[in-house]
Amino acid sequence: MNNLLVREPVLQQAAALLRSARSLAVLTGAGISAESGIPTFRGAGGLWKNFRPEQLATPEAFESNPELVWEWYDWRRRLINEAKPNAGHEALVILEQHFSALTVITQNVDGLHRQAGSASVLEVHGSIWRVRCTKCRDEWEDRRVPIPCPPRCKCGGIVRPGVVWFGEALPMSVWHSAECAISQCDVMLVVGTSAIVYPAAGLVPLARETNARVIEVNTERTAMSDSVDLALTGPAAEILPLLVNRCAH
Ligand code: BV8
Ligand code: ZN
Repeated sequence: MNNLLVREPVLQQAAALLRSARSLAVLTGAGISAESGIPTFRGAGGLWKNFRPEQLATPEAFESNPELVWEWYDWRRRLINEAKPNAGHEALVILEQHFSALTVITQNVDGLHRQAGSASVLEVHGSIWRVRCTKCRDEWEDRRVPIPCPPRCKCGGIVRPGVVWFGEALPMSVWHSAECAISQCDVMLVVGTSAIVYPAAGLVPLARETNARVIEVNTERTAMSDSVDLALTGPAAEILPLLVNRCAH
């Protein structure tokens, strides 16, 4: 018997929902990368512990202190560079075999879903490995660890992280694909997100409006827990493999 808070019957119910679905959409947040050693944003020991989001993840913060913002991103890039996908990421790759359509919509910028082998990943908040020049708008992948703080473009402009900050629009085409995946799915898995940040968190009510069943996997209850069909409490790296094993038979 697994030592999770989740009782076997709830796992079986969730697996039955998954087995009955043709199309699955998965929304993930920082919690799915926690067991890869990447701190979450708002939990104990979270990334934001020493700063408030408004201090660092905004265009205004970057404008006023690009060095500080880059020091924070450089620190995260070093962590992510050492991180490996965990059993939770890998379970989603295996789950792909059971569905004609499985889209992973992630708020994470760490790239671990792609690294694990997920075929269809929508990074709605961008990627920590992409950068964009604030002057000529050129953008490219820059995997230097450490990276100069701030890096400069060949045109002399200051380069920023290729992520979506608070107050910035999400990449239109990626966001549109995420909304399409949600409106077409029969089941939505919500894994490791506090469901506080919008518009990403709005994908859960959107799934319900389009009659999808929603399963949440989280170590705690969240703002969405009362509105999902099944809430599985425990770490994603333990629960997702258990779910996948019960999907196979
Ligand atoms: C925008 C990228 C408008 C950078 C991030 C309503 C509608 C639209 C916008 C808003 C709205 N209300 C408020 C807003 C404004 C704002 C917002 O949502 N604010 C919040 C704080 C209220 N939203 C925006 O500004 C968005 N932009 O709306 O623009 C616009 C439109 C047109 C034109 C111009 C402008 C942009 C939001 C994106 C911000 N960027 N990140 C970076 O990463 O550095 S947000 C940041 O939070 C990360 O992306 C992160 O993924 C995201 C969400 O956090 P979580 O992933 O959920 O992480 P968290 O730590 O909170 O939770 C972890 C969870 O895991 C917990 O529940 C924990 O219990 C669980 N857990 C822990 N361990 C485990 C686990 N679960 C399972 N297993 C474990 N082992
Ligand atoms: Zn440039």
